[in-house]
Amino acid sequence: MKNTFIVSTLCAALFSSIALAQSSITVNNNQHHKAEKLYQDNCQSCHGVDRLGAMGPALFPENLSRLRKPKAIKVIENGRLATQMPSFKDKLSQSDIKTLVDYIYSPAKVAPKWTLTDIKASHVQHFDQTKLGNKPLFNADPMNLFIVVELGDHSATLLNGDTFEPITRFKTRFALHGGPKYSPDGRFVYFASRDGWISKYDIYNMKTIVEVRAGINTRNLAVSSDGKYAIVGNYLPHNIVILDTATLQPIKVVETIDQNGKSSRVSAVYNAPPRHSFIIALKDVKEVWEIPYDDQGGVDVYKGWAHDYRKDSGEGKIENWKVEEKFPIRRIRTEDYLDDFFFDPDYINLIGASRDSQNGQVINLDTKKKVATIEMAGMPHLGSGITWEYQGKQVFASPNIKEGRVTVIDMDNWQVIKEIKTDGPGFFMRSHSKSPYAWVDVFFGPNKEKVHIIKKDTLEIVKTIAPAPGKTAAHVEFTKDGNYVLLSIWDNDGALIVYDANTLKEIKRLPMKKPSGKYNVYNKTHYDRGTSH
Ligand code: DHE
Repeated sequence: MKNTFIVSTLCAALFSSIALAQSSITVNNNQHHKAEKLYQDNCQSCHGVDRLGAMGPALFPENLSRLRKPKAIKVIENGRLATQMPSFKDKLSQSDIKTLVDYIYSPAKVAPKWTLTDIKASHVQHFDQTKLGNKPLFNADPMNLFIVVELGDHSATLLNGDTFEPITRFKTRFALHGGPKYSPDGRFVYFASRDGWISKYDIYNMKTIVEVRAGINTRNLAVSSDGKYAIVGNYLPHNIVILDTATLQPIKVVETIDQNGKSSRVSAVYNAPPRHSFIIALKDVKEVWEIPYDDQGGVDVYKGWAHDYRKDSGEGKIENWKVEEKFPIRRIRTEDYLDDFFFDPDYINLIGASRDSQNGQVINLDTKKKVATIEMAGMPHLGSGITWEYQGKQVFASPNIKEGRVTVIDMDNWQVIKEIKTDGPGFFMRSHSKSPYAWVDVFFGPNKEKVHIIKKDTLEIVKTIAPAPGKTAAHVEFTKDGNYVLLSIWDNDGALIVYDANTLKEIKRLPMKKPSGKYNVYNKTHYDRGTSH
């Protein structure tokens, strides 16, 4: 009898604990379904199906290591500066926001992977290059062409930079980001989409030749000065991919992990022409990488850095040391995270800033040493900075994403010479080596329709334009000779406006669908001082 009692008591306890476990599984499942539904309704259109990233970044714990949960809650509540992330505080309750944050910090059911095999399998050859002619099929100066990216319907326009007539318009992949990059002769242009597709477009034949998916969530790409290699930086997976530009076949995939084994997203990749190398900015670790791409195994270029490589790779005596591997990694340690970058015109110094810091760091890429700290309030947008000569000195000027100011810095001593007050925070800044003016937009806030024109020899704003009231006016680029300026009206019902760069008068307006960046073949392939690289 006693035994029966014990057994039945045990059974009752067991059943109730199973029931409890089941109910907590049900609660967890319900919670998970609720989170998934909230994500699908509010986040998926930008951050992609299964959190893999689209217009917005991928959202997994390994990609959020620098954002703590309380900060993530604030980002959902208030939006994120300098991104397309809106505020949700009027739409979602505190508890919904908390549910969403818990969801994005939970691991993926199946860890997202994109291996070398996946990259190879994604390769699509649309046309056989050898069967296409090598002369432009249109009549225009091939060095004064523009590619205008239109985000409104994921297209691009090829524009004649003398007549300002469109030559052709073609579909691109979804959500291109970063400047497309030209081959050194200007015949090909390479695009990167946020969802990882790299497309090679033959401008002369007006055809997309070949495409490959290099990642799941991509930042940007860069092309080597000899035109042989493209490098792609990814948020997901955490890696860089080096492609052969002739075929877009992958040559090398390198996982981005620091010396302590910590994995990192890639902020961006750049070509550094005088160094014959790629520079790789890492987002979650305090390191910048340099990868020389010269042929001959790079031996000549690497000689000067042999000591670095020996230290970095932990290999034996320097005299026994050889670079056998192509694309070796040279690591440069930094004091802080660097989110935004600018290089001086000789590519000796890198100017970097972390999103949360008030200071910029100047790092000498040769000595790997920090050589200066620049005091910069707000959030300077270094990546959009430009340089010019002012009173016999080289100056660097950058717009500010948080505050209405352009900061002008003396590049000899890295001191701020002037803060030019603007009508609001700006995103893009541009000039041309032959132009007396620098143009800067007011991208954020009530004055987003305005663009300031700054005289480079007085550092004063001489004109402010607002060409489409109520619509964001942003991002300019000059023609090859610097005589005309092209400006975007950043709207689905938008336009590309052409100005005389000297009289500052409007001369033409072409309707376009949310034109974002525009890129002149000559200025980009010759690394003109006023343009982005
Ligand atoms: Fe960009 C270039 C990073 C948001 C439009 N942007 C770049 C580059 C970097 C960068 C590192 C230089 C790469 C290159 O050209 O090869 N951008 C970032 C961000 O970290 C940020 C703040 C957040 C993000 O969403 O990734 C960001 N960028 C935006 C936008 O929201 C913009 C305005 C709209 C869009 O396209 O998403 C935008 N970024 C651009 C453009 C360029 C660019 C048009 C090329 C500028 C040029 O003149 O070369």
